Amino acid sequence: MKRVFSGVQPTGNIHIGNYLGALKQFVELQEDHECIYCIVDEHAITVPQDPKELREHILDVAALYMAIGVDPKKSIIFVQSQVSQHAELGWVLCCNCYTGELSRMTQFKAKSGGNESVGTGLLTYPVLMAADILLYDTDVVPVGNDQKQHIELTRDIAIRVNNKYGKTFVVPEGRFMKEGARIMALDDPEAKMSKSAENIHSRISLLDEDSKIKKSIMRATTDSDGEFRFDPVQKPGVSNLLNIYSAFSGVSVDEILAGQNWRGYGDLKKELVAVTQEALAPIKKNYEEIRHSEELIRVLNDGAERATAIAQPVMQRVRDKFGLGLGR
Ligand code: ATP
Ligand code: LTN
Repeated sequence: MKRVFSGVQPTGNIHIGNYLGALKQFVELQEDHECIYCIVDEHAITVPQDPKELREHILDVAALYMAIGVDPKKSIIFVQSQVSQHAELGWVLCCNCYTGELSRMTQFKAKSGGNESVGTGLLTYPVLMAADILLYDTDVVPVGNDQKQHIELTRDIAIRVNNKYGKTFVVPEGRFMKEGARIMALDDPEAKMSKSAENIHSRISLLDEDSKIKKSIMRATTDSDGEFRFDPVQKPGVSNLLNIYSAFSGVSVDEILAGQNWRGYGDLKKELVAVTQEALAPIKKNYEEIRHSEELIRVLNDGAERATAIAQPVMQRVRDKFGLGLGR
């Protein structure tokens, strides 16, 4: 069985873009892969965090993993900082990565905005991500398209170390969502749906109440030509709504368009409200049951133990290849 690894940052507002773009495939993959899903709290502190909120968000994301259907009997669910080898390997990989490579990363450029007093962690963020992946001899990394550059860097570092020190790492492959899985902001369909956007109606969070779902969709930006056509360039707003509709219903956009008898965009929006509310209802129900349960803590502690059992020998292999410590 191939091994899968992926991570999500413990921040609030996990939205339908995160779900349809990344999290949904976590559930599908666990049927025929050995899956490891991480809550990457060490990545979260690359920007300032409130310690109390961070702790809550770690549990929020863990509960969401389980609420959408990640099954701790099939998959490992754990918190990154509970396995100290992530930070340890991160350092070793930093010593095998160039500052030029890191300063060219699009995400770094966007988040630092050219400002030199941003934290070093923002620059080395992709190296820690490479460590996450390589620490588990990962074959497949399911992520959204925006992570492509980071996966390429991970592969480059793995190949570089393998060439220099002999075969140390498995070179992983990214598993990217179809272009269609890029969910755009409801109020600005030229920008991706994002956790950090100021307008809460730009996104639908997985735990949004039905009334909020309705409000956000009904006020989504469309266009004025009134045509029902999938055309992300000319009609980004309508195409985004159709895309979300298709992703939640499992019906292709072509079939949705062929079967509709909408009189205006309002009718499309009303149907989408119902489809979205129906898709999120079981997730919200599961979440409420799990979030404050003792089972959640047990799952995470057990996950950390199982993750350590894989990470520890890989880290020892790295120490041996690099000549660190005293050996065995
Ligand atoms: P922010 O935009 O505030 O930096 P984010 O919403 O992009 O945050 P991340 O934690 O960076 O959230 O992403 C988690 C996962 O969801 C990643 O695999 C990412 O590729 C995917 N993802 C994020 N936004 C979208 C989107 N709008 N459509 C599809 N996938 C997305
Ligand atoms: N950078 C990713 C989160 C992340 C990740 C990982 C994803 C950290 N480590 C390892 C896959 C594998 C993000 O922002 N979505």
